[in-house]
Amino acid sequence: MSQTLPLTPVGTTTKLGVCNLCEAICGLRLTIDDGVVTSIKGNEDDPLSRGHICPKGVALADIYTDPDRLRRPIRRTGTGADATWTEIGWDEALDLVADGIAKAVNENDKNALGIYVGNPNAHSLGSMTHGFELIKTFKTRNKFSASSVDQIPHMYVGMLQFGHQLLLPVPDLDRTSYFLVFGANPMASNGSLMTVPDFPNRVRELKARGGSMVVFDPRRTETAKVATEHHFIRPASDAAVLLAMVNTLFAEGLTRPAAYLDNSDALEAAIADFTPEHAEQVSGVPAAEIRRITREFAAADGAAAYGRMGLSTQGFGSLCQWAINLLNMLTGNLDRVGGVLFPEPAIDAAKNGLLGAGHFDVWRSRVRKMPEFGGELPVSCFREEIDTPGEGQIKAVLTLAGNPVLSTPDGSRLAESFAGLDFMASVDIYLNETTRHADVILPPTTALERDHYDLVFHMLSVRNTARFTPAVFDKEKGAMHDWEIFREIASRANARIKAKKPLLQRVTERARMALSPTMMVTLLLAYGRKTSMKQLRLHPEGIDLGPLRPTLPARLHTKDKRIDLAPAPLVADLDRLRTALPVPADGELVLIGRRHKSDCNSWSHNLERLTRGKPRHQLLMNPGDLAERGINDGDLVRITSRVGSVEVDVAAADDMMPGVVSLPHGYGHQVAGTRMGHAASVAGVSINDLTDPERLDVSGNAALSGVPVTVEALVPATV
Ligand SMILES: Nc1nc2c(c(=O)[nH]1)N[C@H]1C(S)=C(S)[C@@H](COP(=O)(O)OP(=O)(O)OC[C@H]3O[C@@H](n4cnc5c(=O)[nH]c(N)nc54)[C@H](O)[C@@H]3O)O[C@H]1N2
Ligand SMILES: Nc1nc2c(c(=O)[nH]1)N[C@H]1C(S)=C(S)[C@@H](COP(=O)(O)OP(=O)(O)OC[C@H]3O[C@@H](n4cnc5c(=O)[nH]c(N)nc54)[C@H](O)[C@@H]3O)O[C@H]1N2
Ligand code: SF4
Ligand SMILES: [Mo]
Repeated sequence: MSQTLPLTPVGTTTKLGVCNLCEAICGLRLTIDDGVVTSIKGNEDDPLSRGHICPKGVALADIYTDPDRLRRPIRRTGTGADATWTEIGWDEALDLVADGIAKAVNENDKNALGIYVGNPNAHSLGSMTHGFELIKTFKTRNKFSASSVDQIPHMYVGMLQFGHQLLLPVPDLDRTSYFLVFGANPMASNGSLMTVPDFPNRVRELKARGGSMVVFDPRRTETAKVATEHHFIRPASDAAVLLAMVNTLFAEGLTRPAAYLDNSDALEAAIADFTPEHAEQVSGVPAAEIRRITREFAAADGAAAYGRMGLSTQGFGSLCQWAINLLNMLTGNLDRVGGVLFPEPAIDAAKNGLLGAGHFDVWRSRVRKMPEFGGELPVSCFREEIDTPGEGQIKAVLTLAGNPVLSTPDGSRLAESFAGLDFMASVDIYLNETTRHADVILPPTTALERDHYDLVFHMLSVRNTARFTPAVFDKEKGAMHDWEIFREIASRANARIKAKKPLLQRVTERARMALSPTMMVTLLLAYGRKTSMKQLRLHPEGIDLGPLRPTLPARLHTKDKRIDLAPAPLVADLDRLRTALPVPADGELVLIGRRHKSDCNSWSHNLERLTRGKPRHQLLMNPGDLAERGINDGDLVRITSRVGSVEVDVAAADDMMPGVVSLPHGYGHQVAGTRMGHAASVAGVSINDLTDPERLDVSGNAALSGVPVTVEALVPATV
């Protein structure tokens, strides 16, 4: 494998780096021989990650050297199978993008531009500082992101209860004695909305000090297997179980609410009918177990309830996050050592105003009238906004580091809509299922070539630390950083857009993008006064700012510095839970997703190191459910939902709850000519050809989990 470096350094050097592939933000130590990375290890001196690394971190340099990764802008001529791609210069590419955007806006209005923002933006400093400015400059209402197939319920409930969408309590994992986990698999995901590098060892330590980890999941996951207890739970029924736990706290006099909590009586009355017996019927979790676990949780010396993707991406995502907060709050575990606390990052985007408190339903989508959250519309509405004619229709699309064709509900049909656009551009490093519909792809530098300070995940970390990592490699000659691309698109498109903004606004916008991300971090650190760029440069391994500390009620962003236990929009949503949560019928199947420790959403499948080994694309199904349908392990099956049908091999799995089947997320590649198009271990189908854009939480987040499906054998059974 060869690397094109500006000037290949000779000899062996060691450099510190950072992994940006998941929320654990591990510190790395790279050995570089004659300009080639020959080893990547976890950095033992990093005060947060403590030497941890996973298979993906080891493969970080493979992204840098991947010959299929785009290094120059490419332009498409022809469509579909006849498409051909040609490398073009940056100047031409940026002009094409600016022309395409300006044409759509000038001929229609600002909402004619649709923007989709994908997950890797949260992992790039340049995206955080300049990407959001780029998006803001166009003022389109048609903004979508991966957040509405992910964590909007957490943010919505954070806004309603704590007054800010980014005030999200984090488990004090290193000191808790009872970790209650719903719908998360940190052994594979390395933690989410809980930055917790080295989760396996931290759990070992928890158990060694006599603590418990209790997991509720419809699959006996890698996390369930290291837990002290695992309970199967019917998908999408968690809100009933969690509210039954809250109900039990009231019924048994176990509540210990802090002085700044309001509306306890109203809450008690509102959830009175969510009993453990009701929960047992809909979830399959015995009422006696619900009561026992609640008592143990309330009695523990520091307990933390935590729920992640399995909770936020279901039909009752917001009710689930609310109930998780209630469990923590009513047992006195919010803001308690060993409970859940708010991290105090050196750059606090909630405090310094970098990100607003959030808003909901200030406007609605044009076609389905879905409420915005924080200025974004649910991505489940993306397609209809492209396809439905009329004022405000999307004519041009810009995607920034996203693959919505594989990552959002009914993705293949979204691809058809992309194909019909007047113009599309993608800032992305791969030609894939989404970007192949673009007219132009602009590829930025990747992790090893850019400076990094994590503006997002220090805010969600189990310990307060700060770290600035200078780029490991200089960028290649003729390459552009993402923030430079964003700045150029903004400037060139604004120059072409006829509706001119007031002068002051233009100057402010330009000034905001003038500084480099590193300069901005320097200023933000100075503003936060917890550390400085100078300190961080002296300590590239990171600086320890100590364990999480109680900060309430001062830290709240609510006007009266108090927390409403029963926010009206959540209480109102209880009726939907009463009526729309079915008692499961015999023979019914519902679909959930899964993540593998060597996958990174949809975009790591081009890397040989991460795709070797046993196939992992199969539908997992309980042996009893297979037998009932005369299906054998390994058969090809057809899975059908309201939205579509896919064909894939099935694997028998005792780890699946009866009545629940699982497909991995991020599979189903369709781009010929790259490894990801044909590697056997990662072939398979896209789960999002089955998920349904009509299934939504009250926050607008997609309900990806618990999709009703049927499964039938395509190869006749041989027994
Ligand atoms: N059914 C189902 N659907 C899901 C999920 C699920 O569990 N089940 N999970 C959801 C979740 S949590 C998420 S976060 C989303 C992810 O949804 P997306 O963000 O839409 O998808 P990714 O697969 O992360 O795609 C990232 C894209 O960014 C590109 N990329 C990678 N690094 C860089 C970079 O440094 N710069 C630029 N410009 N581009 C880069 C990749 O080539 C790829 O095209 O998927 C969601 N969809
Ligand atoms: N290896 C790896 N790590 C990753 C990623 C990756 O793609 N691969 N992606 C990153 C991203 S973008 C994110 S957001 C995080 C996600 O981090 P996690 O949320 O920890 O990861 P998931 O694997 O999505 O875990 C969701 C769990 O919920 C369960 N589940 C599904 N439906 C339900 C339900 O209705 N109720 C309950 N109780 N459980 C349910 C699933 O079986 C699964 O075990 O991971 C990040 N880390
Ligand atoms: S745990 Fe996450 S951050 Fe750490 S090495 Fe693995 S992918 Fe990278
Ligand atoms: Mo995510």
